[in-house]
Amino acid sequence: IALEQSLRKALEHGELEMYYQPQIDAISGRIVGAEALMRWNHPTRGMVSPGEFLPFAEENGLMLPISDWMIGALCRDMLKWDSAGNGVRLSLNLSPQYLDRGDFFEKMRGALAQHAIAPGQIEIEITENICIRNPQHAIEQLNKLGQLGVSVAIDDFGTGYSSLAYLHRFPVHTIKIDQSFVKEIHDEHGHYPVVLAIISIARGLGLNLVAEGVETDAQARYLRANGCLTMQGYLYHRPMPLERFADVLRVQG
Ligand code: G
Ligand code: G
Ligand code: MN
Ligand code: NA
Repeated sequence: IALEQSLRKALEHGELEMYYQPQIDAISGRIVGAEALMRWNHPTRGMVSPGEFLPFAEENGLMLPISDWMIGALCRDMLKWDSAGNGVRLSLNLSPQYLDRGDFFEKMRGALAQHAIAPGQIEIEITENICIRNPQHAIEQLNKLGQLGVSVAIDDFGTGYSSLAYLHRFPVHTIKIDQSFVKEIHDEHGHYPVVLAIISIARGLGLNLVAEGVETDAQARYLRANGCLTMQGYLYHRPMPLERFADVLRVQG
């Protein structure tokens, strides 16, 4: 209850912030996108990870106002780095609760229009589990987003409960290899069949592929050698505040 009070206050007092983690093209070494990750800059506890406060927000009706805030914050941030002349695509995590909401699509479209953000610059990340709750509604919402030009990524791919069927039912553009699979790669000359299977699914279906949690050269080399060319992880960059991210983009030119 105390945490709920302070999370409400955090929202009102501007203690929530967006961090950005670059995604790198393995061939050119250039930043081609970024994942937006929320942080709570807590007055006494320091930076609190969303893993600690979002489950709580879900249970206490705070997910919707937090998500509304996030979408507005992202649009404003994008205008700042766009002026650096970059067309990097931003991916954002959306909770199933937010997607279930009746006016979700209108909210997204409204925010993009208000800030003149091209929908093609946005990718939303959803987990496979989204199918469990209200698949029909989710499919409708995602199809409308797709028609608008927003792309959809399946986050934590391979760890969820649903089958491959949703890849046909949703307008999916990207799959993200979950970091648990990337972590198993210890030897660049080794054999990691789950990773290979995911790469092969992406290739077969013509989907973009992003590897998450890439921490070592061996992981990067193995992924690249097997055809996964977009990398996200501490090997390249940690999630960083907007100003740093804008600097990194400016340096890249
Ligand atoms: O950055 P970190 O590893 O602490 O993020 C933990 C989890 O929180 C990740 O699984 C990520 O998908 C989720 N997350 C981060 N930012 C957001 C956000 O803005 N909205 C939602 N719904 N989830 C987020
Ligand atoms: O669930 P989701 O994939 O959205 O969460 C991404 C999370 O992974 C973020 O919290 C981010 O901080 C974290 N992350 C990103 N890169 C790395 C990495 O290289 N190693 C580890 N351990 N975590 C990472
Ligand atoms: Mn994610
Ligand atoms: Na993930």
